[in-house]
Amino acid sequence: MTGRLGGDWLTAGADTADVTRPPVRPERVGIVHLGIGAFHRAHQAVFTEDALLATGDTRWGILGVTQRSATVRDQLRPQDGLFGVLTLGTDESSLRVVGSVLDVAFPAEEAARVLAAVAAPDTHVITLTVTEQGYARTPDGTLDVAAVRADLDALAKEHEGDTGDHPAGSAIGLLVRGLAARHRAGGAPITVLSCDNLAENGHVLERLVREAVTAALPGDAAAPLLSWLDTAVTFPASMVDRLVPATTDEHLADVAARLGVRDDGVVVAEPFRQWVVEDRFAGPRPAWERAGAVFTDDVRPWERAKLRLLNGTHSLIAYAGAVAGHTTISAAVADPAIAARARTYLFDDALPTLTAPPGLDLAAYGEQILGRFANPHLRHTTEKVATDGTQKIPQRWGEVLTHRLAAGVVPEGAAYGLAAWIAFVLRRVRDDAPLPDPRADELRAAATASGDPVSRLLALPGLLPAEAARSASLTSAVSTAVGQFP
Ligand code: CS2
Repeated sequence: MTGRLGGDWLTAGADTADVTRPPVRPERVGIVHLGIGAFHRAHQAVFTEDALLATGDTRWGILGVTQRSATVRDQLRPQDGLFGVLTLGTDESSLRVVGSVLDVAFPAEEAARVLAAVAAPDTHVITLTVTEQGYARTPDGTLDVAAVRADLDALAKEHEGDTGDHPAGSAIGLLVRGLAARHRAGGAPITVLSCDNLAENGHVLERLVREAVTAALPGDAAAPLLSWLDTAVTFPASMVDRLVPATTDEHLADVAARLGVRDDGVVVAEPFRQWVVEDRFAGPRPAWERAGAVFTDDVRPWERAKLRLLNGTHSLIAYAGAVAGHTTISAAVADPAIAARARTYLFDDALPTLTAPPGLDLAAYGEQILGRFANPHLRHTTEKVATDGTQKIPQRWGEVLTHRLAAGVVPEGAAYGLAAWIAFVLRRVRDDAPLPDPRADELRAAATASGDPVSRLLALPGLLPAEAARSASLTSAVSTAVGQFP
């Protein structure tokens, strides 16, 4: 295969039955997005392009920021920001080239460029998909100051007028430095929109930003920035949803055959996509509602339903599936033993803890979720969903446990999910295999100390709500279920 996707390819051809291409691209950057992984490209980048196609408003190009490595920058920059979204439904597939990303920056090497983009008058929205782990929180939920120290030190220097290009070490630190740069540049209002799977993601982010400012600058110096955050910056919450597995060599080859050129940035996704956004913007924004996003005053019922029903069930299937030797979520959910437990968790444990968002039938939503997981073409791996358990479990299962235990019920499905996670951890430790979790050292210690590893893992600080960690009936249900794993 010769040639690579890029501007030349775009102008040289037209849509075919197999591939659609963007008829128009944004003219300038209006959004800085932190965490340009596959999810963002298959989700917000598509909504943003659809809004452009519906309105003709070319102000909303995206500058993507990649955090941990330069890979996405090196994939997309030579392609003029273009990438394919390969949509794989149960019965159909399609390929679309998306043009809403104008460039990608890697702030370990070009932090100053990102700060300038956040400060620029044309930029009105900063969005984030940095994963649960990217929020740099301690187990008690406060900012992990040590994890963002380098950025806080850089912020203090920038505050004193230092214009050196200090590399960024963390997403939260970079965000705070960007906001401070905007404040210094005149302080035009801006919206910071979290698109991560955290309950009340907007409020959590706002609190962390304020903690970072206070930790970086001495009392008096922090005050003007904090009061600007109060008056000129909003942090709406949002719920995002699309299943986006990792791109494989097979996908790359399929897409190259369809495009006639190589596309190193292609992402794969299911047909479904959803975005519910709290309508609390400090300034202008893209007309994402014209692309199917829903704007509401209260995202919480949507967030809770998605975290507890979709993500909670996803985690259960991933751990149980990985332990049973299933590589993909679709294979795991086709296993009758796992499917039965997933249904117990979803319908008996999680669903009764929810108030339905307006117009949503929770039972139908639950069935739709199981149908989406069953899509055999996605090949979403159990390994991928099983990563970072200590960061995900509190968001997904914590409130379900609290509600059901308060109602006097031991949630058998959630207990099975916890048992599957513990079985997964114990096996990885026993086999000396990779344990993909930022708290892997603590997990290994809990798994190998003498005594009962189940209670020790359940008692890990910050994992479960206190009443669940203390519940003898829950611990006993989890221990019994752990014993039933092969
Ligand atoms: C998944 C999510 O990896 C995971 O933990 O549960 O990434 C899930 O695929 C998305 O939230 C779907 O919107």
